[in-house]
Amino acid sequence: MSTINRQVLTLDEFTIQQLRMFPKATGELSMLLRDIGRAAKRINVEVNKAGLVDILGEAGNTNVQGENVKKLDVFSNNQMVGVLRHGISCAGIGSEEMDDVVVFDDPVSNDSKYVVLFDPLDGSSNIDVNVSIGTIFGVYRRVSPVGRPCTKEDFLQPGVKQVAAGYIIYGSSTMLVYATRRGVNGFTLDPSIGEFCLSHPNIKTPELGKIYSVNHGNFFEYDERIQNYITNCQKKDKTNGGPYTQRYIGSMVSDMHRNLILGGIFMYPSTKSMATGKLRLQYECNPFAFIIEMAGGKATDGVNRILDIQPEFLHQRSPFFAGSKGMMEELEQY
Ligand code: AHM
Ligand code: MG
Repeated sequence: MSTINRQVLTLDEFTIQQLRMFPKATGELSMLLRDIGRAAKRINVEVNKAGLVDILGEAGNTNVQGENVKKLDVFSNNQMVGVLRHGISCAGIGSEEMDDVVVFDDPVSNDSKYVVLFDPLDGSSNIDVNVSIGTIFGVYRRVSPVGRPCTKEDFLQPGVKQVAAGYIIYGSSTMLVYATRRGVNGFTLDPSIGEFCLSHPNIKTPELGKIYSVNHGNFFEYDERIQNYITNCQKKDKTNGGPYTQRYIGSMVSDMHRNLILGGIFMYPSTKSMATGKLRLQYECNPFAFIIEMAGGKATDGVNRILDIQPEFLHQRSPFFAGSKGMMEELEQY
């Protein structure tokens, strides 16, 4: 007898079920999430083949079949842009891979309610060594009038205006996790049927965790208060059971995913050479801040709530601290 539970809801079935509970919903957001799920499946296929690049051809070259091999991040970007352009729910996109936003400007897109900001393949420097990587996205309701092309203002909204945010992790399993104000749900790709299946319903992050994730190599580059907090994580005389465990993959999606499930804190502080840190506010920080808050955690830039920051320009960077409520409150004492 098969041990796989075929009664489990697929992503499509889940979004339809959600629609049934809210009869006034138009279904546009559901369709958008399904479009992103489709891009994720295509990216997943290519990510799985990454180790074969030497056999099948180098990025930018022609492979043995005479096909042009695209770099994975370019491929992923094209897939995301493609599904959103051809869908009916998105008026335009901003991508970490592209200098400027893309306004779709056709009659269907101009009538769409949403714009999407994404990092198509985060942690792509990890591909060559077979480490999990991901796609990150945030969905905003546009502020410009529907019926016309979307505008720059639609893409410069604070993260609190997101209606949904999520990520795909290409790991030992491929998962799509997304949050709306109704909660956070995780879907694992069942390769045998090619569907994302609800595997982690209503994710809540533990209030206290024992994992801290930070690039220790930058220790002497951090502000003294951050150094003190990190040192404190390593001390044994803690009321909440220290020392904590240090885990840092260097792939934000993987580090945040693990901490979301197990409880923990993830930090990318500013450094002496990077005054605003490394991570991008619109493509990386805002989606994860939204997800972690909807799961019961917190996210700040060290002072301000990430979701309240008014972006001034695309590709803006921000220091980023996110995770379990208890650990974030502990950090705030520093
Ligand atoms: P990328 O968008 O160029 O891939 O960079 C973002 C990645 C994150 O996934 C990760 O958290 C961070 O860079 C790691 O940076 P570092 O190697 O400096 O610790
Ligand atoms: Mg990135």
